[in-house]
Amino acid sequence: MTEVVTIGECLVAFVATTPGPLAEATTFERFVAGAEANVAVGLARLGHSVAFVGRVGADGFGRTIARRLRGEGVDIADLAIDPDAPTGLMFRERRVIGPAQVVYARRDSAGSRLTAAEVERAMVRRADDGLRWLHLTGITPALSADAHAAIERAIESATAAGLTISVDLNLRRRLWSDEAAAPVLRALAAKADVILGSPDELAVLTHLTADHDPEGLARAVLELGPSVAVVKLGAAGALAVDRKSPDDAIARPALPLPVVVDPVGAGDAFCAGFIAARLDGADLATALEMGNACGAAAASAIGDQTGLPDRAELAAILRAAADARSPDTIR
Ligand code: KDG
Repeated sequence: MTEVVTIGECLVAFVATTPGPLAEATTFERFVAGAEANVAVGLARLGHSVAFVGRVGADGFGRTIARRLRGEGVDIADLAIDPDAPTGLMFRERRVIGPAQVVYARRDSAGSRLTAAEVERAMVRRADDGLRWLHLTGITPALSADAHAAIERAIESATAAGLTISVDLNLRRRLWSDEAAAPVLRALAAKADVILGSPDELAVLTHLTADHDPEGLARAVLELGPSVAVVKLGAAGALAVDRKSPDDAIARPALPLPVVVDPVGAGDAFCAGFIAARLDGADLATALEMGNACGAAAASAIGDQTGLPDRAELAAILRAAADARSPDTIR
């Protein structure tokens, strides 16, 4: 059985071992990354059956990715090995303040050569096998025309099968400009059920500004077509608006984190927690809480996937957060 399919480019990431500017970084640690693969691993750790569909090169990095995802219990039957293109790589610095600089080596990578035909095969193969959810990001259409066509095909197939489609906007300005991204992301939003993004990303989608109030941004997203809009607010938590009751925004605070060890991947962890909760039948408020807890767990370890919690860890994190809020707790 496969409940969720995620599609995209899984990368090998080299992360500087010490904080500081990339220009001064001399040693790097190797991790597996890529937004959609991060979500797949997050869901697998939470006990959901999930497939990752994509391409890697016939090289050692591709093998690292396959071994890692398989080891996490992700179904990689539709992870193609491309003999003619390399696995995509990224290098990133670690920063205590400000966004971390990222350098990609992914142009013409195997991941960018994903085709509509292979995505359709992967979707059809799982359609009668308990498939309920398709998760995509705004990164894939920025990779190439083929990759864009592939996710369009996935959406057609998911719509025909009645799946829930979520899109995390994940605007990557090293891949395309806001002007190029906006119409593509708006077209995706029109076909999706759930849109997730930061205020900055939702602003590009809606043509509002990032300092617009989050509720207003979420309502503007709903006008594009989806039934739920989620605003990821980082240290301020998350907010959701449901088309069924657009006047009642639901907000949940972030879990207090004494130290943010590595925020990259926290947004993907949020998506994993949110989707897992919805698959469990939980309401939107609970889904935001689970998303926030997974995001906090991911931000407390180096690497996109390292801190993704399993069910027991998630329960412990939520319990600790509830205890911290309770005035009766003896510490
Ligand atoms: O969300 C984390 C991702 O940004 C990172 O793993 C790399 O997918 C990635 C990308 O395309 O930037």
